[in-house]
Amino acid sequence: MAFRDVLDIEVQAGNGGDGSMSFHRAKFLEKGGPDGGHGGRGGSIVLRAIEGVESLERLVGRRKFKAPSGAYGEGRLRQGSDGEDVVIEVPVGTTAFDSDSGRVIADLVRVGQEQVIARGGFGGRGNSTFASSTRQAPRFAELGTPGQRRRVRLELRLIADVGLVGYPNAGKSSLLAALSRANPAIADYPFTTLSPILGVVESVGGEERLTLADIPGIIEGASEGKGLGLEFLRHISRTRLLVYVLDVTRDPVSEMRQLQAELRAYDPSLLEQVACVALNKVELVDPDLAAFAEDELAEFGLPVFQISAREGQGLNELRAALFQLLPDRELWARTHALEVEPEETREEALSLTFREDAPAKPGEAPERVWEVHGGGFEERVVRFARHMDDAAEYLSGVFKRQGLYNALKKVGAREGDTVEIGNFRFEYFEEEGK
Ligand SMILES: Nc1nc2c(ncn2[C@@H]2O[C@H](COP(=O)(O)OP(=O)(O)OP(=O)(O)O)[C@@H](O)[C@H]2O)c(=O)[nH]1
Ligand SMILES: [Mg+2]
Repeated sequence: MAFRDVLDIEVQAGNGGDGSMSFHRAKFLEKGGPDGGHGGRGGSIVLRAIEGVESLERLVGRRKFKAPSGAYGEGRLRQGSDGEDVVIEVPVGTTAFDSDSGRVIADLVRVGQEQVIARGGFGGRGNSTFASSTRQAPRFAELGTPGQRRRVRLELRLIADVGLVGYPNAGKSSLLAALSRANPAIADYPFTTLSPILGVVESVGGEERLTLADIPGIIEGASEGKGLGLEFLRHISRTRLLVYVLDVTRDPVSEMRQLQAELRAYDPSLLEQVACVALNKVELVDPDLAAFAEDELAEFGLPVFQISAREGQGLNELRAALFQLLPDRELWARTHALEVEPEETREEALSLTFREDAPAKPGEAPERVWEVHGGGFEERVVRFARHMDDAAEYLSGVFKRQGLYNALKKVGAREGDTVEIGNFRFEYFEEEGK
């Protein structure tokens, strides 16, 4: 089975549709009221965890995902339809990071779990919204906002329910083959397995299934980044059950100690995972010796199973134990899922900068201009870019209510000064009676 555990993609959510600027028309009616509807929402990009795929390989052909925009609003108060979400199906255990900030934006640990990774834009409001007793015919509408666009790194970490760990040649691949229909390479030399291989194991009666990962042999020094082992250790960290595979002919107790030391050095929490020991190749030694080794292994406090992957001995007991020991997925997910880190709130603090522009005519006083940045004002203005002049009175009213005039007053704005927000300019005036 092809295996891919890291994939970079680009996602672009749909833009919000623009609100409509429209007036009611009917026979015998000269001036109808405003009836422009709202724009639809842009489609979002959603990750969904599904069962039965074990690799990101499937997505390789398609690295860019784009969701449709929301439709424009129309006259007669017709709202534009929303852009449909684009759902990207990924294996359970996929974590998504924002490639630029490195933030976790999704961590899907349960079948069917979904997470928006790029939000569609908001639809703009139609002109009907802006009508009031003093503004009966608003000749402006709001534009939709752009959909989120980002580069995303997908990483697959939870590749299986159960992970086999052990040193090269212990018989991990043989065990996988014996317990499932998978067909891994098996050979009498170390590092036969070069990338994780998955198999599906059925319970003895066939009514339950779990996935079992054969992970390449861990070598000494793996936790320090030596050799092959390290990059595979992270897969182990997300399996729910570990099976230590030991070769009974190779001093299993000291191998077990080394193995645990290796895991501990990589991530101490690995030793807290639910686990058991498969003492393999027991048909090669005297039963007393195997029993002795089993007793000795008791010091690790884990259930031990004597098996022979080659001869099939002890496999039914081990198989039953896997299903019994496997922690409940929901419960496991609750404690092991990464937290999605909140988006940085985009809104910057309000800043007011003063500048003097050259006068329009020589001899006149220079123009006093206040530049407004932050506070969400620029974003607001952009949404009326198409009908800026008509929206000016509405906008300045909104800004006044939001405290912009007070803030300007505090820093010394004078009657007649120009206020500049993006490419929207208006004159500052002090209200009477204030
Ligand atoms: N006698 C005997 N040999 C076994 C048993 N299980 C595996 N072997 C042999 O041990 C050797 C290594 O087996 P693999 O299953 O490839 O071991 P592995 O742990 O996957 O090794 P790497 O992939 O290199 O880490 C092969 O020659 C197997 O035939 C067993 O129960 N009894
Ligand atoms: Mg192998």
